[in-house]
Amino acid sequence: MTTDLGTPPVLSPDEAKAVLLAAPRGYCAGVDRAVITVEKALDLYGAPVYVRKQIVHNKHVVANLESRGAIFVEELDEVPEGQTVVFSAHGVSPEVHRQAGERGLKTIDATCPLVTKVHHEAKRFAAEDYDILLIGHEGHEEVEGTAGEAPDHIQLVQSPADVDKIVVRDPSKVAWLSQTTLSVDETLETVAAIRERFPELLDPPSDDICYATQNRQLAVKEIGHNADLVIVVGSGNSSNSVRLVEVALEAGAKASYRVDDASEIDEAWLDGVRTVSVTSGASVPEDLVEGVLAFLSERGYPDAKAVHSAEESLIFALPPELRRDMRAAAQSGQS
Ligand code: 2E7
Ligand code: F3S
Repeated sequence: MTTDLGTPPVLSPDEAKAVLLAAPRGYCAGVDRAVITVEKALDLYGAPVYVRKQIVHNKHVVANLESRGAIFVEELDEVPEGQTVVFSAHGVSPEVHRQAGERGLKTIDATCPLVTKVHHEAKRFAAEDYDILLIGHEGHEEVEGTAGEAPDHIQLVQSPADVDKIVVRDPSKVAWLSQTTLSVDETLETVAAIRERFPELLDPPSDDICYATQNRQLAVKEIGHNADLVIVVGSGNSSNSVRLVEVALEAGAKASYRVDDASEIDEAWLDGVRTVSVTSGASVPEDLVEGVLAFLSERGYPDAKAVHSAEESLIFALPPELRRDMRAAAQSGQS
């Protein structure tokens, strides 16, 4: 006996395709706060406002703020004495605060509060005289800032391959901390390798990899595991964005690429591709994602379906020094 399955549905090219959009994606609470900090500083003090390093690692955000009067510098000696300087979301070492004081600069600290938390952990472990293993990427500003809190106690560990080379004073007094934007899975591997060598290893009091990094990695796994292509919007120096490409590939995506915006998409990536998944790093404005969706739509892809894997509602207050000046300006405007 045969069962008549009927005529197979004929899929139009559009129906055969799908676009999945990760949720959450894009701005985290720390980026939102840092970008608004520069905008409000420009409103309040007038241009120019100096910013040490990129406020967040996104070239469009930086270009936009530059067009409004922000001047981005690498180091404080480029800031004229007496001017206002904003410290980026990635944090700075105490030495940078000291240099700012020496130059008589007015500072506004846009360090993400979740980075400040890691700085406090570093100070506490150092005060208890632990050797601190900081898992992170050499040269990243966040790592430089955190390591600067206790340079005599902290050493950098970049991967499990580094663990054999670690030298500590007392194997029973070792603690670990991490950069906030690492791959969760890779970090677990590195910690396991460290613990293998130092069984009494002390953990940080709470996760250093922040909620936004964790949620974006969870979301890209969900949209990535069956995808022919995962497009991650984010800049090349954005650690968390680069990690999303790696996590997508590990989750089973056939291909994944990072782009700063739709203009960087190579048409050839779409050859034979039915499911395209899209996400963005924590420093990426949503209009850049919309540009990618428009690009796909112009090439016959349907509207994106959002795939929700976590809810986010965290909001951080603006830096207290900025709020104080905003209040003073509002009061003098009233009087
Ligand atoms: C601050 C911190 O600016 P980003 O691209 O930074 P990363 O660290 O991923 O290169 O993303 C936002 C952000 C993340 N972490 C800002 Cl400490
Ligand atoms: Fe902060 Fe995490 Fe964003 S450390 S700046 S909330 S990616």
